[in-house]
Parts: sequence; C-alpha cells; structure tokens
Amino acid sequence: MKPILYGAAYSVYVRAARLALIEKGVDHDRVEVDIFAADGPPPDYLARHPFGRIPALQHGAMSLYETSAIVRYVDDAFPGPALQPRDPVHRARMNQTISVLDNYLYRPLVWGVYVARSEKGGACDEALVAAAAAKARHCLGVIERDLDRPFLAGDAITLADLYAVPMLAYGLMTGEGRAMLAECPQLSAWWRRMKARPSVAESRFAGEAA
Ligand SMILES: N[C@@H](CCC(=O)N[C@@H](CS)C(=O)NCC(=O)O)C(=O)O
Repeated sequence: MKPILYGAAYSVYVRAARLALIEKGVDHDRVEVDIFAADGPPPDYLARHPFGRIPALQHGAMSLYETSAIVRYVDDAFPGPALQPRDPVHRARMNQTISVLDNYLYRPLVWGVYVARSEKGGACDEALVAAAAAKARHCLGVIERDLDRPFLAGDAITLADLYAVPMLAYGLMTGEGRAMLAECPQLSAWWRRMKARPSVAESRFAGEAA
C-alpha cells in the first residue's frame, strides 16, 4: 500500500517528510493541502491533523500527523537506508539537532527573515528582521561549532539533515541567510553536499537556486 503525504510543496515540514520518503526510496503519493489558502484548508483536513498543520500521512489504515512522528515512522516501517543512527551518541546528537532546528531556527529564519522579506517585497520592519536574523545566526553558529563530520549527526545522512535542508533553503533566498552561511565554512560544505543529492533537487522549493 502506497503511503500518501498530505501537504503543500512550499512547506518546510512537508519537504522534510518528502525527503525522508525519497531518501528511503518509498513510492508515495502527495495530496496538495494549502494550509494558507484564503478560504482555509479543506474542511475535512482537520480530521487528519487536529491542530491544522501540515504534513499528515496516511499509510493503509494508519493516519499520522507531526513531522517528527512521520519521518521516524517512514524510517522504521520501510526498507532502505537507515535515517537514524543506531549508535546512542549519534542518535542523541540527531535528536538534539532536530530540536534545535525546530525550536530555535525555524521561526526566526523562515518566518522572521524569509517570510518577512518576501511578503512585503522587502518593505518590512527592519528592526524585527534584524532581531530574527541575529537569533538564526546564533543558531547556525552553534550548529557550525558542533559540525565535525560530513553530516549533522555523524558520517551518514540522518533525519537531522532532512530537517535542516528546507529551513536553510528558505534562509538562503535572503541576503541575511546567505551572509550567515558564508560565516560557517563547515555548514557551507555540508550545504553543497546536500544540494548534490537527488532528493534535495527533486523537492526543491519554487524560487530556490539549483
Ligand atoms: N509541529 C508541526 C509543525 C508543522 C508546521 O508548522 N507546518 C506549517 C507549514 S511548514 C503549518 O502547517 N503552518 C500552518 C499554520 O501555522 O497555521 C510538525 O512538526 O509537523
């Protein structure tokens, strides 16, 4: 039975789930759910996600929401390369990095910088953007400091990398994001490594550089 991923192609979290499916080689369908549509998401979508966010996943009789649960389910339920390290230290590092990305990078970089700049054609509150950029820069600096392997949690790609790609992709569509990354040589090399992956090309956002 093919899993079905519900969500919009522009979404950071939908892309993380898509990356997990693609990296695992899982044949799947995607149903477009525009959570920000003027008249709201389809009324029946709340039955899939009681908090009205994307993504959600259907696999046979099983319905799931929250990216953290979806990507771990995809990794556990399907054959293909493991996306979670077995080694407890690397696994803990992966989980810590995901938590950092979720809690300290997503809001400032994606909403505070990218969305703020793109929604009003640049005519946004510069003080607010600068404050958000400072938070995002701090976060990238912490990740850079800890990055001593090819991937964020060791020598192989993990869910942490798949969470980070969509956030960075939006960040890099802004001058602030490009300047931040330029200050982080390890993270810049990681980004080039990730951009070379077919999964990252296949899930590219509209407007994202190839
Ligand atoms: N905790 C959720 C967050 C998902 C999320 O925030 N998705 C965004 C799109 S990237 C969304 O649905 N936003 C709708 C809203 O904020 O109302 C998860 O990990 O799946």
